[in-house]
Amino acid sequence: MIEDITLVTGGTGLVGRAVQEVIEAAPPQGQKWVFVGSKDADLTNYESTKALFERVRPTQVLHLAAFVGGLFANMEYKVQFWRKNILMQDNIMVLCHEHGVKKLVSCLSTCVFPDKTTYPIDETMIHNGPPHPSNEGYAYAKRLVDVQNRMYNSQYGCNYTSVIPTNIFGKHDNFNLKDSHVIPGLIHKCYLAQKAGEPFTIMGTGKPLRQFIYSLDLAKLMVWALREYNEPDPIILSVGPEDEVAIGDVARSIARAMDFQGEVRFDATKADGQFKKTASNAKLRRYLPGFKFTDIDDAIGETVAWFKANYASART
Ligand code: NAP
Ligand code: GFB
Repeated sequence: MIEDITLVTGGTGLVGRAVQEVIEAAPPQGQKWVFVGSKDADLTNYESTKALFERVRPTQVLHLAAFVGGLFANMEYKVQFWRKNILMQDNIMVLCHEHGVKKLVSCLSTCVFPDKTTYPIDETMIHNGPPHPSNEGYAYAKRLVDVQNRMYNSQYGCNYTSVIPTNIFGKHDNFNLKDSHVIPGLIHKCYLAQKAGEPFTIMGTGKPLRQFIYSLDLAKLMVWALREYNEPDPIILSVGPEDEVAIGDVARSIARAMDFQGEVRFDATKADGQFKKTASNAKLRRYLPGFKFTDIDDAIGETVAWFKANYASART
C-alpha cells in the first residue's frame, strides 16, 4: 500500500537527478516518488502548478526547481532570478497548503547570506544585511522562502522547512560555457581547450574560496531532511569550513582529471564575485555526526568522466 507520494520538482536538474539515483538505489517501501521538470508543469504559473498537484496528489514535496545559474548569469539576469523564483516558490507553497501536504522542503543557497559578515556564517544570520550585489535577485527571492516557511508554520502549523546547500556539482549539471556554475563551466572549457590544443582559461583571479558539495552527497542529505528534519528554520548542508577550496585549486583538479597537459591561465579582467561565504556545518554535524562527504578530487573525477562519456547529450 502506498502511504506517501513524494513530488520532486526540478527532478530533471542536477540535484533532482541525484535524488532519483539515491532513491532508485534503495527504493523505499510504501512510497511513490514522482520526479518532474518544466515539461510537466510551468511552476511560475499557478494554473499549471495546480494541474500538476491535481495529477500527482503529493503528500510530501521536495521543491528543487528554480531559475539557477552561476555568477555571470546572476549578474546579467537579476530580474529573472528574482521573479521566476518568487513565482515558483509562492505557487508551490500555496498549492502545498491547498492540498494539505504534510511536509515541504525547499532549497536556499549560501549566497543568500549577507555579504558583509563574520565567519563562519550560520543559519541564524540570513537576514542580517544585504547579500552580495552580484546575485541580489536570486538571494532576495530565496531569502523569502525562509520567511514564507515561518509564516505558514505560525499561521497554519505547516511543516515547511528549507535546506541551504553550498556550491553543488556533479553528473547532469548544466555545462553551458556562459551561464553555468564554475565546476561544470571549467570542465567544459578544459575539454574544449584539450581538443583544440589551446590554453585553459579560468575567469577571475582564481583566489575566491568556496565549499563544494557533490550532488550525490547532497541528495542523501536532502532525503534525510525530508524524512527526519522537522524544524521550520533552515539547515546548512555543507562540508566544514576546513574543506573550503580556492577556485584556482579546483581548476587544477579539473585539469588533472581531464589529463590536460597545456597551459592554465587566469583572466583577472573577469569578475571574482564574492570572495568567500564560509558556512558552518555545526548544525548538520549535531544531527549527523558520522556523515561522510565524497573527497572533492574523487567527485570531480567522476563528474569529468561522466561529462566525457555523455558529451553529446549533456546540458551545454
Ligand atoms: P538545475 O540543474 O538548473 O535544474 C533546475 C530544475 O528546475 C530543472 O529540473 C528545471 O526543469 C526546473 N525548472 C526550472 N524552471 C522551471 C519552471 N518554470 N517550471 C518547472 N520547473 C522548472 O538546478 P540545480 O542545480 O539542480 O538546483 C536545484 C536547487 O538547488 C535549486 O533550488 C537551486 O536554487 C539550489 N541550489 C543550487 C546550487 C548549485 O550550485 N547548483 C547551489 C545552491 C542551491 P527543466 O530541466 O525541464 O528545465
Ligand atoms: O559557481 P560560481 O559561478 O558561483 O563560481 P558563485 C564563481 C567563481 O568562479 C568566481 C570563478 O570567483 C569566478 O570568477 N570562475 C572561473 C568561473 N571561471 C568560471 C567560469 O567559467 N564560470 C563561472 N560561473 N565562474 C553563485 C551565485 O555564485 O553560486 C548563485 O551567483 C548561486 O546565486 C551559486 O548561489 C551557488 O559561488 O560565485
